[in-house]
Amino acid sequence: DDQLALPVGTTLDRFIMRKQEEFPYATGELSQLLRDIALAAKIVNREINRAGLLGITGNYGQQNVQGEEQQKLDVIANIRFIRALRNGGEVCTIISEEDDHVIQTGNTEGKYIVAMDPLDGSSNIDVNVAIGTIFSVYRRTSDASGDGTLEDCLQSGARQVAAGYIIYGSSTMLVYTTGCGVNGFTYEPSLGEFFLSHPMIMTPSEGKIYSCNEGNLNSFPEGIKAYLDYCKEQNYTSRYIGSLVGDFHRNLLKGGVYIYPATAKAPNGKLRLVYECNALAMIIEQAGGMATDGTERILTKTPTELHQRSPLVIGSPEMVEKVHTFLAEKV
Ligand code: AHM
Ligand code: MG
Repeated sequence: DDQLALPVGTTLDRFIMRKQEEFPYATGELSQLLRDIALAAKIVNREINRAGLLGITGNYGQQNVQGEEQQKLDVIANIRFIRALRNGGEVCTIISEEDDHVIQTGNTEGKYIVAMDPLDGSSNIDVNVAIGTIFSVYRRTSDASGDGTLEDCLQSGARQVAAGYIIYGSSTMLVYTTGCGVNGFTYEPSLGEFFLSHPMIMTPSEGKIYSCNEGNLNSFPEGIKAYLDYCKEQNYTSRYIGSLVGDFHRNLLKGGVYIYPATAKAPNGKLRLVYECNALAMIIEQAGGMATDGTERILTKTPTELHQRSPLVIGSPEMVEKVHTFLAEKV
């Protein structure tokens, strides 16, 4: 009977509204922006669920039998999020993994900048494994009217006013923070609503899961190799699906560390500072965890380029500290 009961509880909309009331001077623009992201997430979720039937997996550039261009899901997700943010009106400029240059929405009065990876985990899109969307929100620092500037887009992660991700997994969840803790919402597809399911997420201070692509082991820094030996001595569990959001989300809830170090192929690491690392760094810190590039805190790094990469060590604080100990011993 319990299983048949409709979910009762707080919808994302109501939660956002309540939060706004706690700040008497809040104008509601950030609230609107978060609702726009949630709307795009619902649309993208629908596209992902139907992808196998619609024939939108596979390579961008392929043509279907009618000779129409087929679009890959990451391109579709990019279009959906940009459209939602443009229509919402609060965002002047968007940085997307899918676009080399910044996107000016034309909302010259918009106060916010959004950096996003609309669909992360590209290798998992076509094989039915969890994928995600990552987003960061900044307040523009330039004049309140006109296009956002490059400086607006290259703020350090510490200046994020909100950050979050959507995981399209065995269920779809939206997890976000505005700097007052981390809350997770699970999507109920038949009602079309996100419900608060994970209030005030805290990550365990210690964990037993380590996540990295050990295929690159030979070119990992010596300190990381030594840490991985240590994980094996401790009989830790190795978990890596190759979707950052999926690997991060599991470790956030269960306790663990995710490592993408510098490798021979990717001398500055693979992940992008502005729209992958920063958002997850804000979330993990809000959940009591840590995020660094092996030495420096991710959130204090000042980006110089939109698509700049950074090594990433992120997760339970005691595990991240342990990685640092090994890195310091083996320079
Ligand atoms: P993408 O943005 O092209 O999808 O690349 C980012 C992804 C992350 O989701 C994942 O953690 C990582 O790349 C996996 O990389 P690798 O296949 O080198 O292990
Ligand atoms: Mg990505």
